[in-house]
Amino acid sequence: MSRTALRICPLCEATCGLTLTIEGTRVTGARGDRDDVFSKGFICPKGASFGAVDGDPDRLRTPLVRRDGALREATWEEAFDAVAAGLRPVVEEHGPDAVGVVLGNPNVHTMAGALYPSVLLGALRTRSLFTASTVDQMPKHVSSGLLFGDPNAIPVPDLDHTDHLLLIGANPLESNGSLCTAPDFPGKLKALKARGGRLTVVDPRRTRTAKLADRHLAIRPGTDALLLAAMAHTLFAEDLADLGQLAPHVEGLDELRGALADFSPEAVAPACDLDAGVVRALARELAAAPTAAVYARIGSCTVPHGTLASWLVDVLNILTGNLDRPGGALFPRAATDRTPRPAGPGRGFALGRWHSRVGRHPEAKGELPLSALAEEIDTATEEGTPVRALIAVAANPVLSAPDGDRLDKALGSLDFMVSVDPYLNETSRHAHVVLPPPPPSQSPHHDFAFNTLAVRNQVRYTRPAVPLEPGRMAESEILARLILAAAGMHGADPGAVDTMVVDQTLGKAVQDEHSPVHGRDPRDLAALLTGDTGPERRLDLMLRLGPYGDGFGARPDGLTLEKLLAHPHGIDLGPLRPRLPQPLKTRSGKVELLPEPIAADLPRLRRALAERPEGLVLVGRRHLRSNNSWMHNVPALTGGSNRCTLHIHPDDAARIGVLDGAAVRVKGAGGEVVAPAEVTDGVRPGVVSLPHGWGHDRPGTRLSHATADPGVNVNQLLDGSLLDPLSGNAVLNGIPVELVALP
Ligand SMILES: Nc1nc2c(c(=O)[nH]1)N[C@H]1C(S)=C(S)[C@@H](COP(=O)(O)OP(=O)(O)OC[C@H]3O[C@@H](n4cnc5c(=O)[nH]c(N)nc54)[C@H](O)[C@@H]3O)O[C@H]1N2
Ligand SMILES: Nc1nc2c(c(=O)[nH]1)N[C@H]1C(S)=C(S)[C@@H](COP(=O)(O)OP(=O)(O)OC[C@H]3O[C@@H](n4cnc5c(=O)[nH]c(N)nc54)[C@H](O)[C@@H]3O)O[C@H]1N2
Ligand code: SF4
Ligand SMILES: [Mo]
Repeated sequence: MSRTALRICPLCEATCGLTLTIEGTRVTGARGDRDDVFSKGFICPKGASFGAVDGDPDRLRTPLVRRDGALREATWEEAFDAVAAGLRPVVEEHGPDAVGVVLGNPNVHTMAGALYPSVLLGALRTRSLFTASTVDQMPKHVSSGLLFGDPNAIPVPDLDHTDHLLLIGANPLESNGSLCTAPDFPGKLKALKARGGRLTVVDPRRTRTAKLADRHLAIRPGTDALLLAAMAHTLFAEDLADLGQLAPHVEGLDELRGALADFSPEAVAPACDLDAGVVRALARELAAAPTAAVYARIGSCTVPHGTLASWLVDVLNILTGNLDRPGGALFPRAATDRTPRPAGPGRGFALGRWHSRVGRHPEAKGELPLSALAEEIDTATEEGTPVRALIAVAANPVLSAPDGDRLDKALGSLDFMVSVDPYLNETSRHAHVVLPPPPPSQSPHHDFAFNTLAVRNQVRYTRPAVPLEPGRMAESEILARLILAAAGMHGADPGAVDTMVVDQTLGKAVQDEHSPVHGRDPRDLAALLTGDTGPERRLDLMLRLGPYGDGFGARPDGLTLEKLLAHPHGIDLGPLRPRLPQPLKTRSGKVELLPEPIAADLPRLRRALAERPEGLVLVGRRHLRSNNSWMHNVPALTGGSNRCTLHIHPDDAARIGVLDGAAVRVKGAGGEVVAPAEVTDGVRPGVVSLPHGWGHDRPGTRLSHATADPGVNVNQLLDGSLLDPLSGNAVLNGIPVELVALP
């Protein structure tokens, strides 16, 4: 007998609602949920393979504990005993910073990953925090922090209503979108064109997204900040800047005009390898469109001027009056956002409150660069201690961060390491304890992070589609027990972690004069929470205190978990609406157009005007049926065009003597790899491309399918020294490489 169950897809940022077919406890099918209020039935090949991803026989079923050098199956009790015994001595002997924490991408795709890591960090009080953000979107956080006073206030393009989209360094036809949660991104781009809108794509590769565009500009990698600066320059020079309704909320316009004076279209054109007339036309079109949005992603972030490019994206949205207006770029309002506060000056955003021990990299958002993790482990300094123990949750930095070989060695030298990971892979193979979370079908789901980035306000929650298999532990309980073990409270009731968070949150809320529960008794409020589990009660708490919440009775029609459970396909909360000045938390209470750290970084961009790399540079790419490093083990999602090949333009191939299908040695600052060439004019001359997340050929893993066609680790070409200085983000695109054709 088969049955169906609803489940929000956790496999990318689009958050589609799926209808799963389940036989016994096995997911045997997945289709798009047509009644989902947000995704309306959309599904991609990854979502359709949910059952295969979920049921991968290589997923670990029990914890592993290292004994006599080898990882062996163990009970949960033995595993947490080992965690407590491994972590506490390091904290006690060397202090909290000797324990590193690495948080990987899937933490934004699980409820546990949203609810527990901050508690873990609070308990440990370590400054040795490294996450996937610094190989991804940290530049956007930093620019938002500086412009708006809140690193998480990220404007999202109003895809459903805009008349004009300038899309930079993103390929949503493969990635399904990022920092812009939009199920059926491809359909939304087609709808934009169908309603007479215009799409421009800036990408060194002619991607599937670029093929859809009215105009594709194959820019020289790493130079988007120059292009965007010249567009802003043009808006000033031609008197096209018009802030409209935004004007009273913005300061620094004149200073910005002066700061961009040198970046004329003629000045940037040679570096960008674009025509100055085209640059000017882009600016004019942006200003002339009834509504428009500039949207940029990975290709604009993982580059030397990532923060400046991210800043200039919003500068252009502001100068054309498109920030915070329908059809432009707006701030979503999620159901679990904090209780809205009245507008006014805030505390602002500080960078570099501390620095990494070895490379002296400034922290950003409380994080140190993932690129610096290896040196923080393997390098001694006069002051401070190296990282000697590591907690990795949903992270595979051996493949996702620069110089995997060095990190691989460094991880092998740790006194203690614990991985919360469903796979024994390139990173978790170094752990002393591996704690495997259950597969997605056995886990509840709510998108805490992506709802704050969604193109439409909505809220959805799905309970586990399948009960926890005997011997499994929910990821929330795994993380709660990990927190207790790290905090020296090993063995205490894991439910105490949720109770503590609830009590602290309510304690603060009742003292906050803007909260709907101001002045009430927190114990009464706690007793009103519903939900079967700690995470459900915490979701109920956040919903009720949030902007649409019932305020524990203050607004009886408002949201609660109960109400959400009564709407299994979700609740639509309407299109994005203007919100300024409420989201601003800058000291001035305004959008600060030219923050000091940005102004101080502009001379570096000015120097880039004269830079012209002589040789080839490398960029990345994503494939629709893949996801970073962890989906190459699913046969249904591999093969065909999803291969680790080096894309190279026919002119470059002819010059170097590279034949289609032949092996090429690619050399970079951090090492070299050998990959088969794929000669294609889909990539511009002077640029080659390799995908990331491959290189599954290390011993001691349990990835039977992935190891059969391992590919190579593109990040081995990096030595970890190339960073965007303001954000600490790794430079992963536009890196210089040399090629040697192999016989
Ligand atoms: N060269 C290059 N490098 C890149 C990029 C690039 O474009 N080019 N992209 C970068 C980006 S954007 C990112 S986000 C990073 C990603 O970097 P990581 O987050 O380190 O990499 P992932 O491959 O996503 O690895 C996720 C890990 O989580 C595990 N996992 C999967 N599901 C779950 C779960 O439900 N719970 C837990 N606890 N674990 C789970 C997987 O087994 C895997 O070990 O890579 C970056 N690296
Ligand atoms: N199928 C699939 N989907 C995914 C993922 C995945 O691995 N596979 N990963 C998920 C994650 S973690 C993230 S962060 C998102 C990322 O989502 P996207 O940002 O859409 O990711 P990409 O598809 O890598 O697109 C980046 C594009 O930037 C281009 N590019 C490279 N360098 C430059 C440059 O200097 N300038 C410009 N203008 N363009 C440049 C590349 O050619 C590439 O086409 O995708 C998410 N979704
Ligand atoms: S687009 Fe993303 S969320 Fe939607 S089905 Fe595909 S992988 Fe899942
Ligand atoms: Mo990412």
